[in-house]
Parts: sequence; C-alpha cells; structure tokens
Amino acid sequence: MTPSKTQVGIVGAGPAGLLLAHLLHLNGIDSVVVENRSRDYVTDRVRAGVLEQGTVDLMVAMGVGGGVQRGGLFHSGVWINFRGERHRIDLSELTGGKGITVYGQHEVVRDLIDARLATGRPIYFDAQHVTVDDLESTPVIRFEHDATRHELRCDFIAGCDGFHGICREMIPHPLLTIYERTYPFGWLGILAEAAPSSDELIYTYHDRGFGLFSMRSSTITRLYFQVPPDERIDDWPDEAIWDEMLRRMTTSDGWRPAVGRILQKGVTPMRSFVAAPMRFGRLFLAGDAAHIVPPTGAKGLNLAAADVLVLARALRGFFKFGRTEWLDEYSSVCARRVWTAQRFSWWMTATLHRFPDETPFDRQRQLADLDYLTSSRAAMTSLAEQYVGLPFEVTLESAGLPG
Ligand code: FAS
Ligand code: PHB
Repeated sequence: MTPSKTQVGIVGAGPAGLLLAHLLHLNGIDSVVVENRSRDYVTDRVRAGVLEQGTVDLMVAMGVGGGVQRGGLFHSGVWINFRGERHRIDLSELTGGKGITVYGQHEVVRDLIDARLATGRPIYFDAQHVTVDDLESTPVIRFEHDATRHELRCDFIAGCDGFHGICREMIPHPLLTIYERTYPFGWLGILAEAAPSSDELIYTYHDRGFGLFSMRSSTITRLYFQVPPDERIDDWPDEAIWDEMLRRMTTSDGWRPAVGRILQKGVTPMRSFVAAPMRFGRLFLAGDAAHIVPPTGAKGLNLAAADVLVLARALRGFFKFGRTEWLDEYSSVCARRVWTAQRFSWWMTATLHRFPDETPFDRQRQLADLDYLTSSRAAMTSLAEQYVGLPFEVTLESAGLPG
C-alpha cells in the first residue's frame, strides 16, 4: 500500500472534476484526480455540445479558454421549428449580447487534461477498485494503479464521478433525499460527416416526435430524435435514421439537414434527477453525481461548472481564511441553480416531445405553448436568459479568479 496525503481528493476526470482541479491549482490548493477510465476513453466520449456564456467566461478567466475561443462556434440565436415552420429566437438581442457556444464536451475535457498535465499535479487514469471512506473524519480514497495499491488521505473529497459513480452511494440513504422523474422516451443521437445546413441549433416539435439539429464544427453535425425508451440502436440502419431525421426536420421553406456519413450513433435515456444534500461530512458531490437533467435544455455540463465554482470558493475560503460557512452553505447555494435548471430542462422536454399517454388537450396545449413562445417577446426573453445561462451564484473573484 502506497500511503499519500493531499488537501482535496477528486474522484472523476469529467468536466466537474477537471474544472475543480484547475480552480484549486490556481489557488495553490493541492489535489489528486482519480479516474477509473483511460485518458482516451474520457476524451473520446461524445456528450455535451452547448456551453453557456458563463461557462465560457469561467474557462477564459481560468486560463483554459484558448481552445473554446479558437474552435468554439458562438451562436446569437436558436430556432424552434413546429408545424413545419422555423421561428428564430434572437438570444443576443434579448439578453444584452449573450449567446451560447457550441464546443464539444470531449474538447473541453481534452483541454482540461492538457492543463492538468501542464501543472505537473497528479491525475491517475485507469484507477481500479476505487473506494472512498472515513468521510466524517479524515477521508480516504483507496485505489489500485499500475498494480500498486494507493491509500490517499484527504482533507476533503470531491465526488465528481457522474451519475453511475460510487461517491453518492456512500451517503447514508436516510440522509439523502432523491427527486426523480424518468421520461417515456429517449434520444437517438448521431454524429455525421456533413456540413451544417444551418449555422444555429434547431429544436423541432413534430407529429412523429422531437428532433434536434446541432453541430460540432463546419464539417460535423450532431442530430437527435425522440425514440421509445427501450429502443435498440441496432434496429436503426443509417438510411432509416436519415429518413426519420428528414421527415421530422424538413421545413415548409425547404430547409433540411444535410445528409452525410454517420460516424457515431447511440440511444440516450432521459431523466431528471436530484440528490440532496450534496454534502456528507467531508464529501462534496458536484455535477452529474448529484443531479441529472434531460439534455433538451443543454444544462448538464454547465450545471457541473456552476457547482465546482461554488465548491472552489468554499474550499478556498477554508484553506486560505479558515472559513467554514461557505462549506456549510455549499449544498443550499447550488440547489437554487440546480432546481432552476431542472425546471427549464423539464419545461423544454415537456413542450417539445410527444408523450405516449398524451390527450388531444395536451397536444393543443403544447402547440399553444409554442405559439406563445414564438410570438411573445416576454416568453422569448424568458427562454433566452435561461438558455444562455443565468448569472452564477458566486463571483469569479470569490473563487480566486480575475473578475
Ligand atoms: P461525467 O459523467 O462527465 O464525469 C464523471 C467521471 O467520473 C467520468 O469520467 C467517469 O469515468 C468517472 N468515474 C465514474 N465512476 C468512477 C469511479 N468509481 N472511480 C473513478 N472515476 C469514476 N450537457 C450540457 O450541458 N449540454 C449538452 O448539450 C448536453 N448534451 C448531452 C448529450 C448526451 C448524449 C448526454 C449523455 C449528456 C449530455 N449532457 C449535456 C450532460 C453531460 O454533459 C453531463 O452533464 C456532464 O458530463 C457532467 O459532467 P460530470 O459531472 O463531470 O460527469
Ligand atoms: C448537442 O449539441 O449535443 C446538444 C445541443 C443541445 C441540446 C442537447 C445536445 O439541448
């Protein structure tokens, strides 16, 4: 057993763990990142694609924004397509110049791993048999790496190990409240080699179900459509996928997604999930380890970034000034944003998808919702401010960053 000690042990090298690791580094706080997958696996994993304005500003202030500034696609608008017609929502005009940036999560993770390696601070990939313990005293992370068993004593542990991780499970269940909703559908998503035929995202409400047109670059598109929850990707040959995409997304003015070679395809389940509190003793959960939103609102990665900003402030307050109140209020500060994002993601999902048990009333109500959304400035402003991202709960300066 190789004993070692650090200030903050971080379980998981996804966006939450890596952003936190760099924020702590910038504040001179030691940390060790323990990831049970390989470096290639975490950098190749295709997931999020939309960054809020605040997330981009945070990455730039942390000095890890070079990649997104060079390769990110800034969008000042987004489209809602229903009854075969596209309606543009001018995000920038409605939010005083803000927008979203399309930049693949795998690129965010790659940039953050490069930044981590450049600091020379420890990050373990392919760690096996990861366990956490003694969370109410001197927390310990035990794991195996390169056939060596490690026992890492920490002042605090950050559980950034995603929805299927081990950290949340370590919180005694009587102390944990779970709020959950699963949806009676999933998303079939593809990555395709095709030049985007729209330079902004298009959310589609169609008789046959939801559809989403997105992209990753000037040559790669990312598209999704709603399927039953237990749909098998093997039942969808590429040709059938394109037929369905075109049927749902083609608009009366002739717009349609460009077709190309499908590089990757998969089905993602849809759920809303919140675990509270996000702290147990000296364990702090962040990101998908504590909450999951359906991707319709593009909030998952952005919520993870907001959590770790609040956590970095709290840990900085403790290690630099001996303050514990920011640690104590971590869960309640995050909860407000988590529930605002839950509400927005649920609303986008409930408004844009067909439900198997819907009534004719529900259907007309959805269409009226979309009619109101695309004809009322107030409604468009509400969507715009939530979609580009509401201001963070804490200042960048309070986490030790330039304002
Ligand atoms: P992650 O799951 O990304 O990272 C957790 C890490 O912990 C992983 O690397 C995992 O390997 C590791 N881990 C797990 N168990 C471990 C253990 N026992 N020991 C050590 N390590 C362990 N969000 C958006 O904001 N915008 C979008 O457009 C969007 N689109 C999405 C599309 C899809 C198809 C999916 C699935 C999700 C999407 N999301 C989107 C949400 C998604 O991006 C997540 O919110 C984001 O990955 C959360 O980051 P983390 O909390 O870091 O969790
Ligand atoms: C994506 O580009 O992968 C994406 C965009 C917007 C969403 C979900 C996913 O709401």
